[in-house]
Amino acid sequence: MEAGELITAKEAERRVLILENPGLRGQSRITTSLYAGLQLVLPGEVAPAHRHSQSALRFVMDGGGACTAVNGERTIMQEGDFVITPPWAWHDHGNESDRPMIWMDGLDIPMLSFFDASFAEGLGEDMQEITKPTGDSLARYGANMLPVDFEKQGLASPIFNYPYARTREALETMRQRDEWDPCHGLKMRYVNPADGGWAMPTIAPFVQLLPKGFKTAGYRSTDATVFSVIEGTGRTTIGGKTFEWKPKDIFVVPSWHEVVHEADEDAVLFSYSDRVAQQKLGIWREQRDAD
Ligand code: GTQ
Repeated sequence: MEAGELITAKEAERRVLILENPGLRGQSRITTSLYAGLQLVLPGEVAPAHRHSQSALRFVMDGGGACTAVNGERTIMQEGDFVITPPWAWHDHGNESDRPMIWMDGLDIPMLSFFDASFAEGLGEDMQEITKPTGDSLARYGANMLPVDFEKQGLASPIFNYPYARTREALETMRQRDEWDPCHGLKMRYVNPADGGWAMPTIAPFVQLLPKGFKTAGYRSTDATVFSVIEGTGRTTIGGKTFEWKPKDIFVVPSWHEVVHEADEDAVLFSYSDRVAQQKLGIWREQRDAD
């Protein structure tokens, strides 16, 4: 490589801007337990196959048509899709579209470091072997059915892409009942259809709709939460400090800081936290100003 030449995604393994919390400088983390980054895959590039004990989520921010492969199946990603890489699953990313693709990576890297349980290995190939048709897992596990003799394997959801088109349609249908939770608007969690639990073993993913003009009642919880704005504009007041937001902005609410959201237009927010891990350990706590 020439001096000053850019390295490709393949040479770098992954091309990611780490979103470091300024309150946790030098620690490559966005909360005490979680990592966030923005990954760029240019047209024609491949981020080679590897696996690690850390769980990963991808939340697609910009572009469309890039792929990730997990456990022998490829999925094509579009804006707003929520995609899972379960722990120790081989995964590689590619972009055969003609546009750069940017997604947010959410991983439990600091949590696994805390437990001294971090493992990783490369496959030695750019791409894993594809053994299943695209869309297989969503058809098999994401259509309100399970194979009749299905046995759960591992703790992660067998669905690995939750397409935004379906999520958005569900929110739009539900909103017609006009039942808004004072603290959350209309808030859903992404689940594992095998047991109704969280979609991931260590990271809890959510999506919520806040209608135009809605202002939430104060809320705090022990799970510091990373938010990504999908649609709409508004502001969030965190511990008394207000942050304006618009689509593609990312902000983080630290543990046990009061949060108030206000939407100027219909807004949809994706978020993730370590709530699932805290609940398994019996330490999760919340406080609602509303009821
Ligand atoms: O795409 O597998 O942001 O392994 C950090 C570590 C992304 C990935 C990150 C990773 C990945």
